[in-house]
Amino acid sequence: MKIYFAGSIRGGRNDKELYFKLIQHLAKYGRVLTEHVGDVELTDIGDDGPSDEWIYNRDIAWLQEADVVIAEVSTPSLGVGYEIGKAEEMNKKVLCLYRSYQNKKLSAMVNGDKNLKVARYKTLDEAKKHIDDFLGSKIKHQL
Ligand code: 6K6
Repeated sequence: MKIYFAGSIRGGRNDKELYFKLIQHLAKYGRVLTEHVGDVELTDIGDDGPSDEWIYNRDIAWLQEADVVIAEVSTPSLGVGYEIGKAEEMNKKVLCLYRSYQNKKLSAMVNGDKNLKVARYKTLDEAKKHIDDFLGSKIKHQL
């Protein structure tokens, strides 16, 4: 299974360790195409490609290639929101993981979209359980 993990880069890197741990867990199910999102050395400057156009084209190609999209949406990010919209347009199954804090509410454009699966969590173990349920049911569906 090819997995596209989306998480904030220029939107802020506060959750980078969490992304790293979620990607480690996702790797048990298949190939995570976007492992760099969990690279704890990377900052919110977000500059590892020759240009933004190159990064955009590579990420859209990966999104097309992916069987499933897992987006961590706790740190608001324009790029993650854009990827979720694109993935939906491509008819991909999308799981949005959301850890609410400081009374911040998730965007209505994600929370209100019934084509997306939004899962709330407080601990890393809860997030992993949501992933297991989501990917487990997807695997069963394919059999
Ligand atoms: C790599 C590591 C840090 O910065 C980079 C180079 N920039 C990007 N490389 C790959 N994907 C990117 C980059 N910038 C944004 N993205 C994509 O958008 C990722 O797939 C993320 O899920 C999402 C983050 O968007 P922003 O708006 O928070 O940057």
